Amino acid sequence: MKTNWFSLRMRAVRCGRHLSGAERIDRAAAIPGLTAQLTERALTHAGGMPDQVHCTVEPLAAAEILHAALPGISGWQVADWMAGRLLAGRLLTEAGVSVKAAQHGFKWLAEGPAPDGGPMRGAMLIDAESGQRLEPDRYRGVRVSRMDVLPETRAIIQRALDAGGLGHHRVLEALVLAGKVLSAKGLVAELCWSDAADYLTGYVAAPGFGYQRVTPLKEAGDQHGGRVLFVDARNWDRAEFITFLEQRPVLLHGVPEIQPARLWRA
Ligand code: WAQ
Ligand code: MG
Repeated sequence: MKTNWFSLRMRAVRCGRHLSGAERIDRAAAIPGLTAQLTERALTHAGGMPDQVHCTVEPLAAAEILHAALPGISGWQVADWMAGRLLAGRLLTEAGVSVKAAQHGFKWLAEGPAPDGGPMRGAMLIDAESGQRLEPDRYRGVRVSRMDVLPETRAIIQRALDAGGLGHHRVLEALVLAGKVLSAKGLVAELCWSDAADYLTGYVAAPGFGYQRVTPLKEAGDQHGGRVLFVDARNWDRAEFITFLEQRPVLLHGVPEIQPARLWRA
């Protein structure tokens, strides 16, 4: 039987600014219910009533969907955000990022990565060797999109995360994004922390060691955050890399292994 897959993407805008967004990949029968669910989420967002909610539904050809495994989760508790950045820097170099490139990543994330010091909608691309910025649009960055967990595994994955104390919706969303990013050709490592002032956990993800959470990776009250994708720019096709991250539908499967968080001292 031919399965009809769809990409559903919701984004809500308030006063001309991005308020919330979410996306799913699922079969036809699930799309109306999910559209209602994501619309509800936009209408009840803590940031206020949106001026507009956009839901986009697009059919996908089953053959274009890439299947990849969700990365395993491990975590580190550190004394403060400075120790967190030191540890994240070590993880990045372990993954193959040069010290210089890692430092550039931290600096741009801490200062606000867009040219005006504001947040970006998407991710920076940084050459893992030279530390140069490589994304074509430094305001927008690269938006990773069209990814989800295999729908029939969502509930069991969420239960596993809940049991591990990782039930916050940001964890699964970031894990899914990292899962897609790690399957991109030329990706060396990802570094991320939120721009939300009260969400202090960030992560480093790499193909060799999965998704490693670091708490804290920023200071409480700090509104700067973002994502860096470190790439091996030798024999790398930038357009292909960006098209993959923005366009290619990816379904992540498997229930991730969750290692309990360990203490790390500098
Ligand atoms: N593609 C590329 N970059 C994105 C995307 C996307 N789809 N969504 C967000 N970003 C960038 C953008 O610059 C945001 O400002 C920044 O990432 C942070 O986004 O294990 O919540 O949604 O506890 O605030 C990580 C830790 C949480 C989760 C990350 O990011 C955990 C988070 P946020
Ligand atoms: Mg945010």
